[in-house]
Amino acid sequence: MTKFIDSPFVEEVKKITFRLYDHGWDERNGGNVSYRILEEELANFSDINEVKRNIPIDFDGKDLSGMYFLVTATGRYFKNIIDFPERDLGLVRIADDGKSVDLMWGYNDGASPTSEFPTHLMGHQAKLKQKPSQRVVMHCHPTNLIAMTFTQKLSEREFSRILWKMQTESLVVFPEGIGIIPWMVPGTIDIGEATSAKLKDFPAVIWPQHGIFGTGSTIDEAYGLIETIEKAAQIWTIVQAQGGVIQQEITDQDLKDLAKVFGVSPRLEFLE
Ligand code: 2HA
Ligand code: ZN
Repeated sequence: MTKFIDSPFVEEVKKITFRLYDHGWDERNGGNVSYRILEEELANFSDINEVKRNIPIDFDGKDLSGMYFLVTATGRYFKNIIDFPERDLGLVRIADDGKSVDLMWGYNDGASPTSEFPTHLMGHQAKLKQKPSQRVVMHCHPTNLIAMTFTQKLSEREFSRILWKMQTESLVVFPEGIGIIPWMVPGTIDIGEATSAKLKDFPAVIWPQHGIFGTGSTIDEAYGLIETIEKAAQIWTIVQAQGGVIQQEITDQDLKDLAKVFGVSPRLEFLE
């Protein structure tokens, strides 16, 4: 029997949270990740079979009861998870009443799930309805993307078009475009509802002047999505720094040709 700390799930979250920190996208306690783990994947671990603590959550997650999530702790630093996974990560199971979680592993100095856990759960719920493979919600603070939310109109169409046109790869990675909510107070049910409503249509949602919420079936998919969006925002920033004069661009026809060859369906109302 293996200990959960040696599982590939803990390993993946340790690595990805450090990578997010290393990019400068998770200063201090910024950012949070939740990773749905299947019950059958937990069968061979010796130290996750009894409930260590029951932790109330500010959300009714009855539809998700019995599901397991590996979740970053509130207030902890992504910089440190790699060294203190058993302290700064927790494996929780949504309790039968949906209003609390059973802690099965981790949070060993008394921590609780991220303040954004209700938003993560609403996001998982919304995505699972259309994509049964959905497993990861990832929130972070990508620098160039946040900067763009100060200077650009918060129009999903305009924002998505800019990011699609900043590199050939963008449309292939997020053909649906990107959702945007208005600026809202984080850690609330309201922001969770607004974000999860957008996640029905988009794989990622921008929180203006704050960051991004990305989703995926795997850690790599959620991370790759955010990485690609932020790369496009970085290129846009550099183009502006070089004077912002576009001599040649990726045209709407180029985007359509790209979509055809790569077999993706771009959001047509975002194209001309
Ligand atoms: O977890 O990033 O949005 C800290 C945050 C809240
Ligand atoms: Zn944040």
